[in-house]
Amino acid sequence: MNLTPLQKARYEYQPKLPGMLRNGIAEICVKEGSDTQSVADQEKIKALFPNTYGKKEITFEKGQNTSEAKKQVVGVILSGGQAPGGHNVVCGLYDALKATSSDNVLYGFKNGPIGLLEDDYLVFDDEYINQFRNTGGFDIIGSGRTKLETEEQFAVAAEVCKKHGITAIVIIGGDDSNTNAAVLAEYFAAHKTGVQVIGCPKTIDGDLKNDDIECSFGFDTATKTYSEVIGNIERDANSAKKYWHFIKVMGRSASHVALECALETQPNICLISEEVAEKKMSFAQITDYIADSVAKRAEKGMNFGVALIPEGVVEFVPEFSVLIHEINELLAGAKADAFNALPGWKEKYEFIKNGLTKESFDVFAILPETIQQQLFLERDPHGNVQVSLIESEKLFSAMVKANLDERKKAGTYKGKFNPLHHFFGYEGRCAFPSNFDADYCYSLGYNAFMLIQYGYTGYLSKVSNLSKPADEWVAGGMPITKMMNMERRHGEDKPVIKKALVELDGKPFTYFAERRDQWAVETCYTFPGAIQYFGPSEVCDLTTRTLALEKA
Ligand code: FBP
Repeated sequence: MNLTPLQKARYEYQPKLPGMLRNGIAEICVKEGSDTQSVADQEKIKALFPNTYGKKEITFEKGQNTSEAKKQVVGVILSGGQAPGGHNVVCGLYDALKATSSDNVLYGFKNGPIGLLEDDYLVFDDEYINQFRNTGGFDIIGSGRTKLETEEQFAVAAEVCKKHGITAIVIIGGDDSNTNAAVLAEYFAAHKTGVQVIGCPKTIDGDLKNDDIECSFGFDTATKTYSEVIGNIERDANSAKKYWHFIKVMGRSASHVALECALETQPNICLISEEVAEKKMSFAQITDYIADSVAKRAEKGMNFGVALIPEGVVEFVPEFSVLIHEINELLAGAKADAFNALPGWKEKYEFIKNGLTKESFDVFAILPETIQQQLFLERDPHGNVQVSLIESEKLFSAMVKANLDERKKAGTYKGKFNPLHHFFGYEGRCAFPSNFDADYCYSLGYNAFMLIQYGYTGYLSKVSNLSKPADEWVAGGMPITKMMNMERRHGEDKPVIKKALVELDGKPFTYFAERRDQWAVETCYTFPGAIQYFGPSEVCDLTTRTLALEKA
């Protein structure tokens, strides 16, 4: 492999562990806290998890290691979208496992949960794992989105574990994957397989967090990567003074990524999906809001600006979600074949017009043709429109342009509007992890092994006090069932980890909301620059504005 100087230098980086894990394996003891209960629906969750519900929260401390000496054979799985730092979770897990006993073995199941079901794996050794220390990506074993959720799959997983003598499985994933980790842990416990299951909180979206889990890993690096480029675009906009940049950022249905990037870069506009939903904002209202900023800035001679659009925002616009629902119905089952058999867009357009209600067709008709067609192109495995594939940055800029044309006709706007479009998502998911993510992830993996060693199952590896320096971080574990409630999924009530959306009364949103009117009209851009890996701690180890504000 050809190594860049940075890659070589990052191999040498020694991730920081929480203080209580720094004295060597022999000096890590466990302190049990109180019994837990789920965040809601306690009786239902308890009934569904009779073997793993209500366990105690735990923290690790410096002290005599009292765990049972036993050979550990652990399997690790990366699940879902990439997030910077995943490799370090595996490295931390491996290092703790080998430091405990050189006889311990770490299996990596390839390409996500499917690797466990298909018994497709590699066995880690020093030479292999050392190539991945402090690097981005999930290519160490690959990732995938197969869900582990049926009894049949669990039975196969139990067989595979038995075959290799596996004592524990570590699942590195988001809210859905960790929900499945809890269900798998319960299955293994109920069937007395002796296999433990530990989860680790991953997702750049930042929507796996709660009172216990302060943030998911990857959010820090991904938002810093996007913020660097957004800041660069702001500076370009402020230099050339001729473009409005519409930038969509990843984050699925939550707007944590957009909000964090806005706090880092102070753009003119940042939409927050949760606010759109709460205020039931229509397309017309959102468009007017953006066009007002464009017009006010134009009055001051500033025909440029930057608008951040969270990936999932269109889903939250009431009339758009009705339209999506009707399109899903319109193309359900065999009707999709009839639609696809139509010769051209003209015929398809007629079919759509006849199939939608007048209200939804009116919404559809005002969309740019490319967006109209996107709504009928890609379907997810359930046959639904994939809202994340809609180019909402183009949709909003087209609607703002139409709005400004009207204002021009009415003589209320005389500026120029030249939009450019960007989508930042995949660029941030495999970046070299920031020092924060490198340290946090290594700690999560190391800690996950300590949970295994002390016999816990159905727990999420928990490292907290994250806004403080790493030596003050607190390592421990949290029963996954504590984070669960019942939700309706695919027509059934299911136990799931509650997804964390942006809280409109939370400190990060409040800080933003208090300043955004000024940002909309003036030029208040800030330029975070590239992630720094080497240098003073106040430059290299700072975490997100979101976490800093939440913990202030
Ligand atoms: P996870 O929730 O699995 O961490 O993935 C997050 C994410 O990056 C979203 O922000 C984005 O919508 C999605 O994955 C893209 O998925 P894919 O990689 O399948 O295109």
